Amino acid sequence: MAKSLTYKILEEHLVSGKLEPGNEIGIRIDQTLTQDATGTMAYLQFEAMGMPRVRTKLSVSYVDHNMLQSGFENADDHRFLQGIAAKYGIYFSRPGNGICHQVHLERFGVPGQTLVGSDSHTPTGGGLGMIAIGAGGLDVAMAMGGQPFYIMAPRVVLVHLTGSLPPWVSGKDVILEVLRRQTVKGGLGRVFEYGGPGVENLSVPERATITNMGAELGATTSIFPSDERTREYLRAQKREDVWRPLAADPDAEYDEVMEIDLSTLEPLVACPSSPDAVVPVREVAGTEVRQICVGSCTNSSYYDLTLVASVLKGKTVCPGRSMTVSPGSRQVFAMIARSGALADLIEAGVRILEAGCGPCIGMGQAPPTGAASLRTFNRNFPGRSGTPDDQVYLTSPGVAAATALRGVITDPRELGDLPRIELPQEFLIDDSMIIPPSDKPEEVEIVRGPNIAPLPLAEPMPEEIRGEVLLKLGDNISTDTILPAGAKILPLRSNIPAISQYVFNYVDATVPQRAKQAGVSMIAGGANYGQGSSREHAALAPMYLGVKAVFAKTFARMHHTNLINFGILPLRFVHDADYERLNPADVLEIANVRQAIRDGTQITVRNITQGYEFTARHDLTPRQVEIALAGGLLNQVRSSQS
Ligand code: MIC
Ligand code: SF4
Repeated sequence: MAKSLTYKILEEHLVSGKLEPGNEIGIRIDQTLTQDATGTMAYLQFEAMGMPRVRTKLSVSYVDHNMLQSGFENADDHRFLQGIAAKYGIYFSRPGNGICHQVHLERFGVPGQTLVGSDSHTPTGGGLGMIAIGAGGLDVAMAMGGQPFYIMAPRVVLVHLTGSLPPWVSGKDVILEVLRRQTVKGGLGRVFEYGGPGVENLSVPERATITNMGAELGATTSIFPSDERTREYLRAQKREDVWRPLAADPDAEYDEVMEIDLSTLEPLVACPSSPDAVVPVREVAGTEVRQICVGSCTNSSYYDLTLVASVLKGKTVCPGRSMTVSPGSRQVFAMIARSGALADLIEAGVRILEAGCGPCIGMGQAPPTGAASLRTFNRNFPGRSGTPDDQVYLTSPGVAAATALRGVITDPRELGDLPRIELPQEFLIDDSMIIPPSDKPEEVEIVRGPNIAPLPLAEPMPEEIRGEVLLKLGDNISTDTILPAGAKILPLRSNIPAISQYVFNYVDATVPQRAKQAGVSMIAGGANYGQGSSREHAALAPMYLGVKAVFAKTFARMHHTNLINFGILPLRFVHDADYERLNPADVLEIANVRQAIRDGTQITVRNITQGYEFTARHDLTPRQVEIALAGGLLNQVRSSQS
C-alpha cells in the first residue's frame, strides 16, 4: 500500500503494536535531546533506572532555558547536567551554544531518524525529515535507556503546498495559517505532513519554523520530505553525508488533506492570548506596542536575524519601545557578528541578549503592565511573558522589524521591497562548545547543588479515591497556567517540594495550601487540558501535593501521558453537562478504582457534596493501566528491577 512519509519512518522504527490510527505503538528511538529546565529531572530519573550508559545512537543535553543566574540554583544545575552527560554517554551543549532545537537542526538532525526530546518544540527536527516528538522527561529517560517510545499511531494530515511565498510572507505565516484553520486543539492525535510542489520553495529553516510551531496545534509532530533543499542545508552545515532523500509514495493516501497556496498568504499575527487567535496583520495595524522581541526556537535563524538587521540598518528603534534580539545559536550569533548584521542591530538600539530561550520563557524582559508586546515566538499564553495582564502578539521577524521602526503594529509590505538576503553556502562550523562524553566514566564526579532534591515517588493507586475538587477551570488550560515558568519559578525545576508551592500560582495562589490540607484532591478542566509544554512538573508537582485525578473534557497528548507517568488518573467527562454541574470544592469519590480501570473505560464517580453520580471515561491503554496502578512509571520500572 502506498504510504505517507510519516508511516514509512514509523514502520522502519516499529517495535510493538499495529500501525493503524488509534492503536498504541512502540517505536525505536535513534536520538534524544533534553534541555536544562526539564533535563535535571529526566537525568535524575535516568540515574534511578541504574543504567551505566545511554543506549541511543545519539543523546544531547542542552543548556538554554535557565540562563539567568540570579542565585546559585541554575549554575548548580548546569554543573550537574555536565557531569551526568560526561558519565552516561551524552553530548553536552554548553550554556551560550544556543537553543536546543536550533542547534540540533544545525549540528545533529538526520533525515529519516527518530528523535524524542523533553521539550514540546522537538518537532523542529521535522524540518529535516525526522520523526521528532516532544515528551515528558521520564519518557525521554526511558528512550535513553533503550526502551521503546509509545504513542498512539497518528492520523496523518497532508498539508498540500502549492505556489511560492510572496515578498514579506514567511514560514511563520504558513504555520499561523494552519493554526488559524485548525486551532490549538486541531492537532490532537495527528501528524501534519507537508507535501506538494510548494515544498521546494521553502528553505530548511523556514520548514523548521513550521514544524516547530506545529506544537501549538497539539499535534504529535509535523514533518517535511527530505529533498535537494535539505541536502543543500546539510551541505552548508558540512553534514551532507547524513542526507538521504525521503518522500511519501506518490499515490499515498492521507486521513485528511489541507490545501495551502503559498502565493495567496499574507503577513499574519496571533493576537493575545492564544497562538490560534490569528488575523491578517493589516487588521490590527496601528495597535501601539511597547516591546518587540525577536528570537526563540521558532524564528532565530541566520536569515531571520539578518532580515531584521537589514530593515533596521541606519535607523533607530522607535522611541519608548524596547527591542531585544536573542540569536538561536552561537553559529547564528557568530555569523551575524561577522557579516555586520549584529552591528546594524546594535546601532539601531536593539538590546542584544545571549543565545538562548530568554524572554520566550519569561527569563527576563517581562513587558510593562497593560502594554502590548510583539514577539516572533510561538506561545502567548496568558502571563507567560512574566507580566500577569500581558498582551502578546506573535508574528514573523519581518513584521517585528517593521513594528520596531514605527512603534505600532505594521504590515511590512508598507516598507517597500523585501531586502535581498542570500542563504549562506557554508555556515560557520565550530562545535567546540559541544563536549563529547567522557571515555573514563568511572572517574566522572557528579556535583549536586543543594537545589537538587531527591525524586518524589507516588504511592500505588489506592482502592478508592475520595477528594475535593481544588479548582474548576475552562478550556485550553496550558501547562504555563498549571505550573508557570519564568525567572522566579524555573530555577526550582530540580526541587519538586519547592516548585510545588507555585502550582496554579496565577489562578489561585491558595491551591498548594488547600491541597495539602485536603490530603487527597482533584482538578477539573475543560477541553484540551494541559496544552503547551512537555513539562512533567505540571504533573509531578500536583502529584506531590496529593492530586490523584484530573477531570477534563479532553486532554493534550503530552500532559495526558505525564499525568499517568506520575500516578495521576486523567478522566474525561462523557457528557458536557457533568462538567457544567460540577462545583469547585465538591468532594468526589471513585470506589474500587483499581478494579474499575482494569475492567473497562467507564468509571462511576459519586459527587458526595451534591449527591449524584456521573460517568467518566479513561483513555488509558492496557500498558498505561498497569503504570497507573503502580503509581507511575518509575515505580513500575523499579519494581520490575527488584
Ligand atoms: C516552553 O516553551 O514552554 C518550554 C519551556 O520550552 C517547555 C519546556 C519546559 O517547560 O521546560 C516546552 O515547550 O516543553
Ligand atoms: Fe525555548 Fe521558547 Fe523554544 Fe520553549 S518555545 S524551547 S522556551 S525558545
